[in-house]
Amino acid sequence: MEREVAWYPGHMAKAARRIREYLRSMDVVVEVVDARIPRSGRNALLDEMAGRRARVVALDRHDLADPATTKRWLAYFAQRGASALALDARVPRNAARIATAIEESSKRSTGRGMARAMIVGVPNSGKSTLVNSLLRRASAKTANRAGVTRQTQWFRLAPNVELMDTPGVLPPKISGAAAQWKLALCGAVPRERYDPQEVAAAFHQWLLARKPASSVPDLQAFAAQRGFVRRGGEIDYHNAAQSYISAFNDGAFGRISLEAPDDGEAA
Ligand SMILES: Nc1nc2c(ncn2[C@@H]2O[C@H](COP(=O)(O)OP(=O)(O)O)[C@@H](O)[C@H]2O)c(=O)[nH]1
Ligand SMILES: [Mg+2]
Repeated sequence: MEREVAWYPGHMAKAARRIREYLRSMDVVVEVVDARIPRSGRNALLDEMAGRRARVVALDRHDLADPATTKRWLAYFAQRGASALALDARVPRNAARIATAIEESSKRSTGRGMARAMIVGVPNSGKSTLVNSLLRRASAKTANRAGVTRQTQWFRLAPNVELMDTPGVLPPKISGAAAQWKLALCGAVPRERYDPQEVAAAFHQWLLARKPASSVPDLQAFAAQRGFVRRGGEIDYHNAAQSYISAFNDGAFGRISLEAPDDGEAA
């Protein structure tokens, strides 16, 4: 995990170019950020690309993150002028809060009632889940619009709010070993690009350094508990590690935030 790995070779520039183009027709940018990694799970390019557009930060996976840390992140983003909220993106009723945030932040920034919004985030941050939750309550589908791409559809979320159905994927900016294992653990890195055993080990080491009394098992204990044993008694660490990562993402180890606004860890 020491090396810098180009997880998205060549894609970064292309993704950024497309998003930049879409953003021209947007009033509001809704950024979906995994509440467990609000530093690593973003790409600072978006701040520059969004320019002065109104920003809504949706800290999703609130159900998996430490609530007190999420509260501090909400204050952090609010301080930077975004309208921030924490949610479980799978719950459709939460989408109403996003629709309201889009409408209000657009009104504040443009003075106009009409808002067009787009969802952006790193891979696996929960963009599609949020779009689906939002569209479930969309009342009317608007016509295809020329300008961006022919496939683009707009949905009306509220009388004055339109959402583009296709979210923008912006690769995370991976700037260090800690960001690598955190992104991998949270699912933002394709499976074939990391070693699950290294990720599980890095996480547990990190956790013990902060909470020596933590009852979260290390990989070995987990493998034994869950019966990851091959014929002959040898432990199947590879499959155990994958299951370990799934357990983390199912909340089996409790609500754990991997980053705090002032933890001083490099992303
Ligand atoms: N626990 C939890 N899971 C979520 C949440 N939002 C999304 N997911 C799950 O995360 C996975 C990736 O979400 P998806 O919307 O496909 O991410 P995308 O790549 O950004 O479009 C899916 O299995 C979702 O069910 C959330 O708020 N809480
Ligand atoms: Mg998606």
